[in-house]
Amino acid sequence: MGKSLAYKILEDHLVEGALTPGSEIGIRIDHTLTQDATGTMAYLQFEAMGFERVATELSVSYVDHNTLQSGFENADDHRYLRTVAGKYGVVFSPPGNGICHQVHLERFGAPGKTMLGSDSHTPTGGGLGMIAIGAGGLDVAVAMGGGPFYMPCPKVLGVKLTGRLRPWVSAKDVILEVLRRRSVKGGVGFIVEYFGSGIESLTVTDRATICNMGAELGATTSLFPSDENTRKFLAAQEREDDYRPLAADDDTEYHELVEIDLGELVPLVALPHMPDKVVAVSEAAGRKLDQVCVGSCTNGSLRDMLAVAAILEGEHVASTLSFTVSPGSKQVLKMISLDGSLAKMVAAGARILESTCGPCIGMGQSPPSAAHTLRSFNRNFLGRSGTKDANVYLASAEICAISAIKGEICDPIVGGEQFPEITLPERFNVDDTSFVKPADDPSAVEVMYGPNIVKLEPFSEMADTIRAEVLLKTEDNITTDHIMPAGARILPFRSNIPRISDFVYEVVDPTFPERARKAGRGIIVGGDNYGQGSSREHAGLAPRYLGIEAKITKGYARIHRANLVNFGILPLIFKDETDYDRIEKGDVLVIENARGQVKAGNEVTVRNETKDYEFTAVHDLSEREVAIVIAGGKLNYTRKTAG
Ligand code: MIC
Ligand code: SF4
Repeated sequence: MGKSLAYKILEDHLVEGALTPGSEIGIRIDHTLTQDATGTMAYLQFEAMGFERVATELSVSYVDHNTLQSGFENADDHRYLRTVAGKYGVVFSPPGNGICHQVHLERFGAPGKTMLGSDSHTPTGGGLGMIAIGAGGLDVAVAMGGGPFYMPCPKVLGVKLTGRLRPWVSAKDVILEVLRRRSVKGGVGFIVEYFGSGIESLTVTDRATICNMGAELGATTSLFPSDENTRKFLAAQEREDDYRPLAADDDTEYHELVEIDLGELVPLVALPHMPDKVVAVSEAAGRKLDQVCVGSCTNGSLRDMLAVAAILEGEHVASTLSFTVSPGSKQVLKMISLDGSLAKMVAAGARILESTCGPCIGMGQSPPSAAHTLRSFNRNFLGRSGTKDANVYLASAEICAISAIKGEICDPIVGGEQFPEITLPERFNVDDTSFVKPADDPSAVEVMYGPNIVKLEPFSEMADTIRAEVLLKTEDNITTDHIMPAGARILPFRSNIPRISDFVYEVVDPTFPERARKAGRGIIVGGDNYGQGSSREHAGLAPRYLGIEAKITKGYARIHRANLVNFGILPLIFKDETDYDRIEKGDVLVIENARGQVKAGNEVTVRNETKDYEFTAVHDLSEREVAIVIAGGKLNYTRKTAG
């Protein structure tokens, strides 16, 4: 049987284990990427582990999330990140240089490489045929130090694309269609690998859009083969030397298969508040809009910006809405300014934002109360826009642009609108002058901290008996945006765990932090796909800081599960899901001899002291992970194993 491209690349990088789905593997990491909102913790942990210099081929630190500087906090973080990068051998990409995933694709990504990034949309690199995986900052810090990245070996979901997209239908609709069919947990445990004749018509940035939003499937990562289009893209970026052709074997049998005829797709839209609530745009057409935003790491490429500018040319957006544009990178912004596209957008009434995440993470541009906002982004979770009762819809950049003109969600095909022709240039405007290279002499660099950058105190080891109250019971598909919200108000405290802990679970239950502090310890009960979404390790770290010792859920999203282990929270799963129904908030649960039970096997007896019954929970931790949880987290474990 032939091999998938995913397994070929994994095999090339395998340092521990075997490619048997579900068993733990360790892989060597070539590139790492961090962004500022997760990066400060990652570098503090890198420093705490005592590494002298990064051991990867390439590590890049991007500043793109926390860029509103309405106090000293974010600016201090940027300065810390610049200096720490200089000292330890990391390339620094300052604010204004672009969104990490778009910039890495343009300037560094290369077929066949592995990359670990402290951001869940790191899989964007799959557009270039990389295995690019999102992880918590601590895992990225270990990878920067040269340590392997451990994960359960994923299965491979093949997505066979045939045919060709019609006008007004784009890469965004391909991934929305996959989400429609598979749901936000349909990729858990899989690498999604695209193949088939349909890929020929997709450019590298189209492919990157698809891989980017594969994160919303819960997939480990997504990837495309490296072919003539890849070569062309790399040549246009003056990096043809990085090209190597790569593909799966013809007789590959994927663990599961999805087939999509691109020619049959229509423009799609995800309705509030989940990226898999996907319907044909015609079904949502007519919905009046208060805001439209284009850009982000999903749809901030030159192709998307050119499409938006061409659609807006000679038009003006509706006076009833606000229209924002955040180009994906400095390269994109420079090119649209040089070719006049930017002027077309400005003339049409666009509000031009920095090349950063911006409204996608609620860093400004929160919509009005109860607004309906259409965005070319990847996530529409409740409250993420910064306005709790806003309704966020997701669609392609072109659907956003035409809808902005009409003032309502619009199906351009039904309306008989002409799709403008867009031509991509042979050569991109390559300008690496904004990157800051690491210092040749690390001793000459002074790492600069700030009052809001608070170093982590070590956590205690796991208790022998866990006895604590259920402080919260949640439903299925809880996201890390629920657990540890972001937005302009909270993000500045990403380097200050004591402070950011005040906001844990704010969207779900604002009394949670105070109750947890009072109780001193606690357990959380959750539904399925718990912790989907962002890679933010703060969703593990801050609850642990508040005393959460264990979680019992119907199932976890991959990155969040790893983050819980990394910070010493025991991730248990209900063996029998009906036990979820029997537990109530306020019940006291007891796990006698927790360490012994977790070590002895994968079943753990939990006693509900309040209701007086016992039930069984299971864990799927590897031996290494058991040792990490018992040690009270990965930092303790690393210190211990390194003596
Ligand atoms: C996101 O899109 O949710 C973020 C903000 O980029 C996060 C990272 C973070 O929370 O800092 C992600 O996707 O991992
Ligand atoms: Fe930034 Fe949004 Fe992309 Fe996250 S999803 S990296 S916040 S643009």
